[in-house]
Order: sequence, then C-alpha cells, then structure tokens
Amino acid sequence: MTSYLTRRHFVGLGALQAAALLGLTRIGVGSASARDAAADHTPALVIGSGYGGAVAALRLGEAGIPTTVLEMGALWNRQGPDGRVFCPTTAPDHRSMWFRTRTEAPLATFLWLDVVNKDITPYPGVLDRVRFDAMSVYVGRGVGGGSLVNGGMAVTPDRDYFARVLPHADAAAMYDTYFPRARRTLGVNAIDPAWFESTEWYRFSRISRAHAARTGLATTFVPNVYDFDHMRREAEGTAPRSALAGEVIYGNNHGKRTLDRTYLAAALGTGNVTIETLHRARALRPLPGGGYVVTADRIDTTGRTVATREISCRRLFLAAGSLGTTELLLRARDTGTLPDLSEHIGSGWGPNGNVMTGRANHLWDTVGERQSTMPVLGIDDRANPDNPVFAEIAPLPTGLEHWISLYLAITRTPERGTLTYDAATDGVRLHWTPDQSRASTASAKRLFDRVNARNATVYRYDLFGGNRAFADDFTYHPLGGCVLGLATDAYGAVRGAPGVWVTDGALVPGSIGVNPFLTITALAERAMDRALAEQPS
Ligand code: FAE
Repeated sequence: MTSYLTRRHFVGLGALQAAALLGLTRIGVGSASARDAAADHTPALVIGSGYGGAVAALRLGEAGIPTTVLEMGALWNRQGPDGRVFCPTTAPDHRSMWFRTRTEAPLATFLWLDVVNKDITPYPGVLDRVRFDAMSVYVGRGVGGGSLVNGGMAVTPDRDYFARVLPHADAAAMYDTYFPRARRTLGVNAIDPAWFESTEWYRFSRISRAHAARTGLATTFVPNVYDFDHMRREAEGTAPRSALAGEVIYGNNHGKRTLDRTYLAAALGTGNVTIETLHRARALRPLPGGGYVVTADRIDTTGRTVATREISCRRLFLAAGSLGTTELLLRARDTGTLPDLSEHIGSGWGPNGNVMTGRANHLWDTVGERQSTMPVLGIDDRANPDNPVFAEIAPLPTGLEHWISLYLAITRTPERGTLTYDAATDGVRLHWTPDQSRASTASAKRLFDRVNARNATVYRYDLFGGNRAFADDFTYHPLGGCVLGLATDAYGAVRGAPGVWVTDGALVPGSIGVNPFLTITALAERAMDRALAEQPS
C-alpha cells in the first residue's frame, strides 16, 4: 500500500468508483450518501472541490461535521467506450474542454500551422479556458479541480517572498507545520536523480539544464504529485502509460495523485462528506439568525439547468478558485445580499507572472522524440535581485524531434488586476490590460536573452499565434480576488460575513513566485485549523 494512503482513502475511493459506475452525481459513504436530498440543509457547505475545497472537506469530515461539497464539474472516474477516463491529448474529444465546439490549447500552432486544436462536441469537459479581454485563465473542472489537469509540480515558495506577499500568514507556522502537512497529504514525491540522468524521457530537461549551466544559471529539481515509481514502470513497459503517453492538460489516466485520490478520497472515507457534482453555485444570502443559503443550478451534460436548489448551511467554505470565489462574493456584495463585504473583494488579482516561451536549439542538441509530460526541473534564478525568475522546463511531447526547449517562466511584478461584477451579464469582468503583462514578458526576455546569447540560439515564433516569442496573455495560475488580511481576516474568514471562509487561490495576492497549489493547500490547512478551533462542532 502506498504510504500516504489510509483505510479511509480506500473507503472513499470505493465510493468514487461506485458513483462513477452507477453514473451518480451524489457521492458519499454510508449515511452521507443517503442524506435526504430534499432536506437541503447541511451544517457545512463547501463550494468547489479543488485544493481549497478538498482540504476543507477532509478537515470538516474528520471533525465529525456533516459536509456537502458542490462541484460544477463532473466526476472523472468512469471509463469511456475507449477504455479511458480522459481523452488522449493528441486526439481530444468531448471530454477535453468545458462546453466547447473546438479545443483551445495553450500552444495553438506548430510551425505556424493550426494543427493542434480539434473540433469537439460540447460537454462538461475537464479543462476550461475563461476568456477576458487581455487575459485567458485555464482552470480544471471536475471532482479535484485543477489537480485533474495540472503539471503536478508541488513547489514551496521562497520564505522571504512568501512573507512579503502574505504578511498576515505567519511564515513560521506555514514552513514548520502547514507546508509539510500539505506535502504529506498530497503525496508529493521526487524523481530519482539517477533515473533522471539516464532516461530518454527527460533528455529535454537535461539539454535545457546544460544551456542554463553554460549561462551561469542554476537549475533545481521540482517535487511532483505524479508517482515516479509508476513513471519508471511506464518506461519499462510494466505499467500503463500516462505521463509517458503525452497526457496532462486533458487529464492523466494513470500515475497522478489527483485530489480525488488523496484529500477527497479521505474526506469521503470519514463518512461525513457528500460531493454533489454538476452543481454550480450561483448566489449566496444570509439566513436570519445566522447561516447562509446557497442557490445552485444542477446542470446536465448538455449544460442545461435541470434543477435549481437552495441549500442552507451554518458554515460556508468558498473554494471555487480565484475566479469562482471572487465572482460569488462580488455578486453577493453588489446585488445587496451580503452588502457588508469588504471593498477589497475583487482586488489583488494576478496571473502569477506567467509567461511561456520557446527556444530553437542547434541540430546537435536534440530534445528527444520521447518526453514525459511531468516537469521535474526549473531554472532557478529567484535569488537574482535584479530579475528574479523561476522558469520551469516544460515538455513538448509531439512524438517527433523538434529541437524546441519550452519554458513556463514565473516572474514577479507588482502589477495587479481587478475583478468587478457586471450586472448586465451577471458575471465578472477582469480589468487587466496588455500593458500589465509587459513587465513579466520583459523579465522572461531578460533571462532567456542571456540563455540564447550564451548558447547562440534563438526564440521560436511559431507556437503561440501572432508570430510571438512570448505568450503572456494566458495564465495557469489565477490568484487573488479575496486577499488574505484584506478581504478576509488573517486566516481566511470573510470580513462582513460571519461563518464564511475562503480557502482557495483567491487568498493569494496575484503572485507567489512559484507554481501555487502547494501554497494554496497549506494556507487552506491553516484556515481550517482556525475555523475548527473557533467553531467546534
Ligand atoms: P481549483 O483547483 O481551480 O478548484 C476550484 C473548483 O471549483 C473547480 O473544480 C471548479 O470547477 C469549481 N467551481 C468553480 N466555480 C464553481 C461554482 N460556482 N460552483 C461550484 N463549483 C465551482 O481552485 N499549479 C501548481 O502548483 N503546479 C503545477 O504544475 C500546475 N500546473 C497547472 C497546469 C494547468 C494546465 C493548469 C490549468 C493549472 C496548473 N496549476 C499548477 C495551477 C493549479 O492547478 C491551481 O493553482 C489550483 O488548482 C488552484 O486551486 P484552487 O483550490 O484555488
């Protein structure tokens, strides 16, 4: 048995499997699955089942508090007719994206050709691209949120930068208690360096490392939640391939410790947690005498609303992601159902300085036809006071030698956007201009100009559309909108709405300097310790 799994996990995994087989949208164990749907009251309600929601569900369930989790996406445990849960990246189908007629992959073109995206039928697929004017935001949809589609990198931020960005979260407790707890519960592990040095699947990383070293730049190994023992067996041909079969943004069929296998399985295993899928929370209002009512639309797989439910709760945990949580709070404040919410709701939003770029290598610097989709190495120039950058060395697994080194640079800029409620559409608008991405692009360019100069290489202009070498108009790391210590207290309790907590990426003010899910998980652990201490069951 893998060490991070307990009996509770296996009970929960069984419930997920049974729900998938039976096509249920309500998942629970024992009395939690049998809870009366018509009653529509629950002591604790969690909106969203990504990192923040999964932590909340587990800790509430462990505390013996009956808890319902509403998730707008689907449960991803059921094999399709092709024997897979998720579709192949190279042949995306309806399972790939959230109600689209064509996929919208980040790397849109290759050699300037529109060969990447494919027509699909609309369905609650696992990856969404939320488009605003000058910025698109990629998010995961389904039981497990972003964990279903992400690259699994579990990176601890620099302590100094963490303390600067989040002065209200005491760094000592975070680094001594909550980061270690998050790593343990997520099942974080590291690649065996000897295997890394020898396997063809990471040749692309070693080439980039050599080019960085020649430039005088350090690289660092990045821990991941992908099971590296499984990956080795994939390479040996004794386990089904997933990371070694190009799978990531549309889901991994094997190997990844997604939240439904870790936190959420354990939460269900407590017998106190129920997850309701295809339920989109829309509105919040207070109940006289305390507590809240959440209005949620239940949708079917065509996207049609088949029912609207009103679910009351004593305590409400918002974990719909930076965009989802902020939207719910803005709507509640600006339509007057929660008028006392802070003026800070919607501010402090940022894309974590995400910039993608590609370099063209010399013909003798092959990156390999075979590439694992899980990044394990980053160019680490975070300590550079003039231009701190953490650039993950990203794969581009086309099955062909293409001599491209690809990177996701995480840069640091003070630029922040604002989300506002738009009464005309009943949605949110992101106020972010192309100019606000320029400082991040300049920072990435400064780093990679050095790498190119030292290695006599050039940028690729064919990957992101518009003949651009840098993609700064989409992000994988939306952060902020309900910032810790401003729109909430120092732990995540929402100001102006007693009993409402935020536990997701909305708490982080726009930038954390590295990939964010470990920070989000650790902050959620800290928030839940506090929430349970303040309001014992
Ligand atoms: P999130 O995981 O997005 O969960 C929110 C959940 O709420 C989702 O399941 C939504 O469907 C659901 N939801 C939203 N609105 C509603 C509503 N109104 N009603 C009900 N449910 C709702 O939020 N981060 C890393 O640290 N390492 C990586 O390697 C990495 N790679 C990434 C690759 C990709 C392609 C993407 C898209 C992201 C990546 N990230 C990575 C970012 C990471 O997944 C993200 O920061 C976290 O998932 C955010 O966690 P939250 O709990 O904030």
